[in-house]
Amino acid sequence: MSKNIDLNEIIESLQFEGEFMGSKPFGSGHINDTFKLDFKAEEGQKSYILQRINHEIFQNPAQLMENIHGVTSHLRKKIIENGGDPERETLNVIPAKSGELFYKDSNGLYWRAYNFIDKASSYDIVEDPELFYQSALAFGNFQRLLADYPADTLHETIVDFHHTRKRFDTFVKAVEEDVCGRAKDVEEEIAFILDRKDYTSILVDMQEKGDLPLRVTHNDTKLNNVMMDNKTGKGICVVDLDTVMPGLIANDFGDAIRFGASTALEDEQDLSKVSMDLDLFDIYTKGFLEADDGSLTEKEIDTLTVGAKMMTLECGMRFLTDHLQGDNYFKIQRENHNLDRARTQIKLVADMEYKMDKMEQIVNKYR
Ligand code: ADP
Ligand code: GN1
Ligand code: MG
Repeated sequence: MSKNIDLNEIIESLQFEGEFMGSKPFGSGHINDTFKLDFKAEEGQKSYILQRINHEIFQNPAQLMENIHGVTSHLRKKIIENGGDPERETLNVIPAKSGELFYKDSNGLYWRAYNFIDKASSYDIVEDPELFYQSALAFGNFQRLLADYPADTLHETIVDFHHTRKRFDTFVKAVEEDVCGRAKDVEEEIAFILDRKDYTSILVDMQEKGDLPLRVTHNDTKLNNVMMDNKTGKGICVVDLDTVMPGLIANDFGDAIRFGASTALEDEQDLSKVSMDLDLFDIYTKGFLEADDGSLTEKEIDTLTVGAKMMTLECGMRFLTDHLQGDNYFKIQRENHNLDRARTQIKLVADMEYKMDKMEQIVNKYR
């Protein structure tokens, strides 16, 4: 951990059980700083996830944690009713000793902790199509368990998170301002996005007209946000609940496709390796529609393929915006990392455009 952080202060302030044994950085998320903590407790070793909440992005940590606590309590109740294991099938917030859902340390940093989902893994790429299918069931099931959650009690943790048209406007502004002088080197990528201006309005317009309902959605459904059981291969726990907010089904479906149906990592530099795999698209669509209990509307199902292209275009736009603005949002591990990410998304959008008819046929096969 960074030298300014007093880990002891944080550990002392949260309700962990047992004697602290050690910590290590964990996962490959782009937003929060995540650590696994190990403790020796009476019943044996016990682990927790500790996260520094990125409070530049989530500017109201109290509201963020209120959302997560509400949602996980709801899930916990349903999991118990269904005879599941509430310690492994949902995140559980480990509160601070003060009773608050997070701890603000003496440096002004915000920390939260969860039960550690043991004997499970998350994946940055689909290694076995069956895992991708299982992740579709897990996200579909998550969505179903939250279908009766009172949406009006949820705070909007990031305003207009998937308002793709507003994301486009922000992108245009970043190009115009060009604060790092990088625009001249990415003219082709910029033009690709500018050409798709009208597309960015499709889903938000439909929602505003009342053609698509807002539901409680996850909004960040990439494969590494679901823990897969090491033994059974089932998607046992959906994590990363920071963006659970009212949203569109098409976007939850689409973001999962964007990440998981790609033949390469999100930051692959060799673009010849990047394409949208129709077999993976097929298997995810199958799982996602199987998990639906009949409550999705015809229009929601009609827009699944649009969601796939929309989320990929939006994400490419967001990566390129961050590259142009100087990499302030997504964590980077190398120079031009966000540009590499933007390029994979652009390649995927182009490939989806080419394969759109086939994608639609697949959705129609399972609806
Ligand atoms: P970020 O917002 O930065 O993506 P996440 O909440 O997704 O942060 O956490 C990063 C990674 O840590 C996840 O992709 C997952 O692999 C792992 N992770 C998160 N929560 C848990 C948990 N409770 N148990 C085990 N692993 C977890
Ligand atoms: C971020 O937090 P993480 O790494 O799971 C981002 C998503 C992007 C994704 C791209 C809060 O997800 O919106 O789609 O990176 N999360 C936030 O990989 O912005
Ligand atoms: Mg994550």
